[in-house]
Amino acid sequence: MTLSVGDALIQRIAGKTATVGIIGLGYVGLPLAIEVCRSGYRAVGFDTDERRNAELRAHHSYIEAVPNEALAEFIGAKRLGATSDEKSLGECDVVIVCVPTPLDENRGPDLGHVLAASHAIARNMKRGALVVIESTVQPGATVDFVKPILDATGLRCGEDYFLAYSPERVDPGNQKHRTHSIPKLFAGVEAESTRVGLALYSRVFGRVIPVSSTGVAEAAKLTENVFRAVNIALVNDLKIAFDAIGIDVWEVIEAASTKPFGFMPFFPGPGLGGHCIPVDPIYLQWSARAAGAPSKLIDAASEVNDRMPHHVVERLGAELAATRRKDLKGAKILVIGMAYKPNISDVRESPGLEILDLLRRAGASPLFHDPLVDSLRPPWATDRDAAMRSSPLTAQSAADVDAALIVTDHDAIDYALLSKHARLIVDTRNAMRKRGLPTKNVRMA
Ligand code: SAJ
Repeated sequence: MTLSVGDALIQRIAGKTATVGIIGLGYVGLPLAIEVCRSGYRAVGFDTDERRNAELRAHHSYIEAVPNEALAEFIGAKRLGATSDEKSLGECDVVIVCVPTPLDENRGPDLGHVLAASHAIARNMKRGALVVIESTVQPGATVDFVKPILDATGLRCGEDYFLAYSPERVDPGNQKHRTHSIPKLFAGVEAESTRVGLALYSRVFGRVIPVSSTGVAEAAKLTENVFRAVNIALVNDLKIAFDAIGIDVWEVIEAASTKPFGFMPFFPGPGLGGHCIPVDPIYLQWSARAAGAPSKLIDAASEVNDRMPHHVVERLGAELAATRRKDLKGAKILVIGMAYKPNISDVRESPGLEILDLLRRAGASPLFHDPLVDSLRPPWATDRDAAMRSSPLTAQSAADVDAALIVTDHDAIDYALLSKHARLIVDTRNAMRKRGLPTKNVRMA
């Protein structure tokens, strides 16, 4: 009795003889490739950036969650490859797409990388392959945009190839939840794709949760991040209200957090950074608007969060005037922490970048100190400008500036030194009080 195409693939998956391709070797794809290898499969990593592939082949990891030793183990044993040659997709039984989904120039969904990966798969995939999209996309995108590209090969979905969606849930910098332990949503575009896909995902991830459609899985991922963006906007909004009332919002959140049910603390900050939380709500809003039912809260939250860098710079200006009789114009400001969140080195979409720009536009001379970010290209830089380097945090440098502005409170920063030598500290993260340091020269923003 000949096996169906699906059963034949499940047999290779169960026998660990299936080869798994991962397109996009970033903070999602590279940890996933390692997890696939750890599960006993041979993995082929695809990245258009040959520098990345060369780093990996040299067993040098550029992703904090992936140690060099893991690359040495699997690339050394030829169980993991790293290539930009799309022809190798033809040897893969499974192809998982983990490429970026940013915003386009009109601040709408940009599926360019997903579509390019889909076309590369269509040009090379073998009959009987399973394709899984993990990139964050708007509801309906897998069926509406990816499936037609793969159908154009003449292969039939659910019979000659299989297609599914499973949202990535990687949390950069999170030591507690790593790829294997995070529950994974999964949906095929039809029943056979679900059956075949679950056979692989249940062997790679600790807990896989099937949902009824790719649309539900796509929407669930966006909802998880809209939840964060709206709740962060709520506490940012309340910070401004409580400041005006004269109540400490940080203490209020700490007090409310004692409620053992029905409350989840979020904390005010200088704005929203990263490539998930600021972007995902816009993907969902784009679909909601196209369906004639735009969300009021998503727009309101974006407006509040987008305003925070301006609010922080205004508060800094007010505190400089009130405590040092100084204007922002001509002031030397040391911005502490440029990554978009504590204890990682990623500055993408960081509010710190906008704050540097706002300070410069106000006539201040901004510097930054970030122990995890050696240098960065400031927003105003032209191609000819050199990168801006992180300034050392010393007793002298802290005393030399007119104010220090805490934007991202990495654990590795010497707050005690800052407290002792800086004449004014404007703190957007409650970093000083959280560490029990004197707050005489500290103002909240
Ligand atoms: N932020 C606040 N206040 C908060 C929490 C965050 O101002 O209470 C700011 C952060 O400083 C940062 C931005 O919001 O600038 C986003 O922070 P985040 O903690 O949401 O971290 P991300 O962007 O790395 O989000 C990722 C997401 N993972 C995926 O999309 C797969 C998100 O779903 C995770 O829940 C989140 O990590 C996490 O929990 O850390």
